[in-house]
Amino acid sequence: MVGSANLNIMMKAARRAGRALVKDFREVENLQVSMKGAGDFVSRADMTSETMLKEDLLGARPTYGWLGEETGGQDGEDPTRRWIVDPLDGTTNFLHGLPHWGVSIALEHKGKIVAGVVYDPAKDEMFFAEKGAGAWMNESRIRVSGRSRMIDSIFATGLPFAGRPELPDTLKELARVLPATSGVRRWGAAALDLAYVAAGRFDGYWERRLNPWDVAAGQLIVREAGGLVDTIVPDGNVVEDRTILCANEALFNNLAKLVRG
Ligand code: 2AM
Ligand code: CA
Repeated sequence: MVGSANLNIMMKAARRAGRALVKDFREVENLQVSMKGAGDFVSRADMTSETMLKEDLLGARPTYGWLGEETGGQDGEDPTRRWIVDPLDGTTNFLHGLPHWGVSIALEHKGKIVAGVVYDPAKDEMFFAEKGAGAWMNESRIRVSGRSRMIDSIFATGLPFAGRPELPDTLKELARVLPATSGVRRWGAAALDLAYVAAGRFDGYWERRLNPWDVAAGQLIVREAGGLVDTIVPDGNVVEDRTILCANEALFNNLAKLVRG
């Protein structure tokens, strides 16, 4: 697919940050034995990734605004356009030497996400979409899965960690979803969960307590792959709401019913 100039800027930036992260990831794998210092090392890798992305994205488009997990928000001269960036999604996986983490970059125009890139550097998988132009992984067009029976389907979610207050709600959801499906996966990188729904690897996904940079790019990729996306309480703004629910068209209502209770 021939993408727009902006999409090419986004993919190039994701690849450069990804290369730096892969080098750091190899280092973290070695640090596992010592443990001490691994957390600080990963925080630095995360920050370096955002610095590189900011250089590339704002370097190419200096008038755009910015929202990044590590450096926060910044208005641009052009109030209608903004980059929304997670420089390292799946930080905990990265820290533990688990090769499941990524870089997420979205472009917002007048409050709508118009382009999204989710890059998994460890597997060299680049998921991307532009509004109206379909969804892609590397050279191939991707589509949400064709499954229509809940019992054949697998769903991704996130489980509250470190004392987060959503645990009782999440356990109730799991008690409804698990018996009706082929299973639930918790892989710890929201942007990749969305990319995997777009690629038909997961049949759907839901989660609470997310941030705009976790979902901004991935939700567009799911929509462009033919999936339905909503907030857990219906009809909210998926990027702002902090909750998300998505699946292929055939499964969406069934999953929504189970999650919403
Ligand atoms: P992060 O790595 O960018 O912080 C949903 O599971 C999201 O929660 C992930 O995309 C991850 O984004 C974030 N998260 C933060 N801490 C986590 C943890 N200890 N375990 C799993 N996910 C975590
Ligand atoms: Ca992050």
